[in-house]
Amino acid sequence: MASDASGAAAEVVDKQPHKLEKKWTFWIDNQSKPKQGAAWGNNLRKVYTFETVEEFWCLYDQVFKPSKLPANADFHLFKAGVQPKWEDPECASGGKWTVTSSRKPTLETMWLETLMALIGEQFDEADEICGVVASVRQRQDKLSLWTKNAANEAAQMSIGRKWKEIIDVTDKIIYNFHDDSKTRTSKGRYNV
Ligand code: MGP
Repeated sequence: MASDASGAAAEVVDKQPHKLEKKWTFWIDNQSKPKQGAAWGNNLRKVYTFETVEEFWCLYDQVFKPSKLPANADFHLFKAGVQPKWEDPECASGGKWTVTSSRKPTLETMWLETLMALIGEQFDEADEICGVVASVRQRQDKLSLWTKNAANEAAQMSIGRKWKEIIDVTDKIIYNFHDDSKTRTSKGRYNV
């Protein structure tokens, strides 16, 4: 009897959802049919905030695969409470590491590896990270990892190196400050 009871208890514990260290939000920005004159961000939508492994897999399987996106659309995974915009206070002094890919399956794999690394807290400087954006484009897809304090070179270099390991990239990747993107100064500030 006793062992039955403890077995049942163990089963109940097993069925508890696996909580993540923090909450995350998926966003979508579909500019595949842009309205003339519409401001940037007009189509940016917060989709769902989650905090368990089970919710993550359900959302990923059902919706958040870049192969499901038309050209000129973006998926974002950002920390809950942080908007994927330069204007958000967490992003305002930040920047992004960018990886490009001319092959759709590569974007798909790199996106999933990055999502798992973020929700699994694999970066030493996890506090420095705002989120990641997958951009499906006609010519070349893109993945960008947004971080908080662009001026903190040591933190950005450590994040860049770790990210390359995670997504298995050996080519150089470039870090841009959002402030430079605003003025369309496209020069990269760091590379790794
Ligand atoms: P982008 O998407 O960062 O450049 O910005 P990209 O990815 O090289 O261009 P794309 O055509 O492949 O998408 C493109 C433009 O969108 C910028 O020059 C801004 O006009 C606008 N924009 C992009 N972001 C991320 C923001 C933002 O966070 N805030 C505002 N206000 N505009 C933005």
